[in-house]
Amino acid sequence: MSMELTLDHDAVVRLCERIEGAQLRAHAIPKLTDEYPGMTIGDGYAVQLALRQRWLARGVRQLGWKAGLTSRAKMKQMGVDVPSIGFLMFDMFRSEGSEIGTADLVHPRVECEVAFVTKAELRGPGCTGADVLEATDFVLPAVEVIDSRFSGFKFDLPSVVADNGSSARFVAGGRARIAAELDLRTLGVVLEKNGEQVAMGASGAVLGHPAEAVAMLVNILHELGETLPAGSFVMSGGITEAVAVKPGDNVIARFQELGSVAMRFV
Ligand code: 0L1
Ligand code: MG
Repeated sequence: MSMELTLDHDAVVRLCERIEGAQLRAHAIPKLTDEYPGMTIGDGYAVQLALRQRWLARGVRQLGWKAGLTSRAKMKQMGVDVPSIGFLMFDMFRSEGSEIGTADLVHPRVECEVAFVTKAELRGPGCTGADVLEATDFVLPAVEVIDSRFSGFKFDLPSVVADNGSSARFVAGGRARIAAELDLRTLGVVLEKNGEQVAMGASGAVLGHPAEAVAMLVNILHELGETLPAGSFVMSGGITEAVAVKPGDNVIARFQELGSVAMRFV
């Protein structure tokens, strides 16, 4: 993955403000590469870092990270071929069973993910799925609400990385379990919307094993000069395709062994 930087500081700040404006005012913008066709994935992460620093400066705590585009289904849906990472802040979290407002979102979609909570620091390079499992305190079921800020979902990897991997909200719940007690390659998940099954899959859709996605995330963090601290909450990537939601939709994600996570969009 090219972490080469081509944008100068002023361009990074300008693009960060454009993304932040789109996120806060819930309006769609053209992909960033329309203006900067030479923009690299490294540039995307520079914009993402500037965005995270603004969030922290507003006094919001970071809870952890998300891996994105980690399944073939998602890569195909989005026309990209490399996974990405993004940050998760406390104000993006919604508790299980809550109502999630859509007025401040552009075109939200939901996807089911296995979340990991770590008990030891993880660092790359060379972090493996086994390292992740050793450092995992517990896993739990989660739903990510993604909301690309780009018009018509037309984007490329540098743009989506700058937009924090389209992350908007996340809901965790169900039953926390010790990872070693489960087979995380074969865990079944069914996503229901208004009582109908709209997507299903098995956790192995995420790079063969969701812990591999967390290892990948740690190795990307290393390329960005960071580590994954103990106590991090990490979403390992969508198991199924993302499903669009609108006000009035009731969503429930049922995970084998891990229980279910429900929410209502208003
Ligand atoms: O969580 C993810 O897999 C990131 C998705 C980014 C692209 C999208 O908006 O669907
Ligand atoms: Mg996701």
